[in-house]
Amino acid sequence: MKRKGFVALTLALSLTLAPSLTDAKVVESTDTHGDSVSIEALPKAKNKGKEKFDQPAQVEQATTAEVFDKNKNKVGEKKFNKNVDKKAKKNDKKKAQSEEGICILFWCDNDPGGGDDGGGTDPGTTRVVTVFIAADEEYRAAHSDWQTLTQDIVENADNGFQRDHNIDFQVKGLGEWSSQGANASEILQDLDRDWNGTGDDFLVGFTKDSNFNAGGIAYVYPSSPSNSAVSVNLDQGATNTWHAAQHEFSHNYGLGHDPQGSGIECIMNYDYSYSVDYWDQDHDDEIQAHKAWYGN
Ligand SMILES: [Ca+2]
Ligand SMILES: [Ca+2]
Ligand SMILES: [Ca+2]
Ligand SMILES: [Zn+2]
Repeated sequence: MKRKGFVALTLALSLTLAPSLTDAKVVESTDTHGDSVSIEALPKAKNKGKEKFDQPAQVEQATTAEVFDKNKNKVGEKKFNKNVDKKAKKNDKKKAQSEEGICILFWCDNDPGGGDDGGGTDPGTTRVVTVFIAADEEYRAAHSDWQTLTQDIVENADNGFQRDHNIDFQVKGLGEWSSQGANASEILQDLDRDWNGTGDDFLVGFTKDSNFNAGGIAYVYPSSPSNSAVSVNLDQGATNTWHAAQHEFSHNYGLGHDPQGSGIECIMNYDYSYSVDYWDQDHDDEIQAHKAWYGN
């Protein structure tokens, strides 16, 4: 099936199957830099999920993020230490996966029956992408540890990208954002206006604004955007929020949705967005095809 037709079908189904989410409709728009984009909103999670992380996130490479106040003055730096031995991690995965199926080198197929589990793609060469985090006033008021918490969320969201696509997200900036808007779309556009232009590959917002009527929202780009790719995630606790962040980063890579009710297990299917951390084969292929949009 051609991707274009597939996406159109997906959107139509999303509309009919998710009538309760007023923001589920696709809004064709132009971002503040003139790129034509569509906006996709993810429903809120049905289950509460874990509020806090049990253990530190896997940080693939040590980074130092610059910290900015809401006037964009640099007020400090925050260091994040590497805590993953890549070799050990891959061995762990190999060990874990080998109990369920076949694993060759760094890619695995734990469903030898031919199912679409997203494990059959060669992750290819390493790509490092940079992330600027902006936390809004409501989020910061709720989380005095917002700098660590949001970085942990991004570092959990990138584990699937690292494992299946060899893409490492590294947090390079943290900013205080004052979110405005009557709904999730407007709040996304507000972040784009306020904080885009740092030169990072991704600009991700974290919000607890009561007007944000989605679990997450992102621009879906048809090609590499001229500025940072933008998304915003609602504070839904540690676990749900990192799932939403992985879903929204995937939209930034141009991915659409899988039809709800199709049984296709993919983080881009609303039925699985908060429970899996992998993509179906078509979406894996699409990420590989668009991998060069971001980073080095
Ligand atoms: Ca990580
Ligand atoms: Ca990372
Ligand atoms: Ca606000
Ligand atoms: Zn979505």
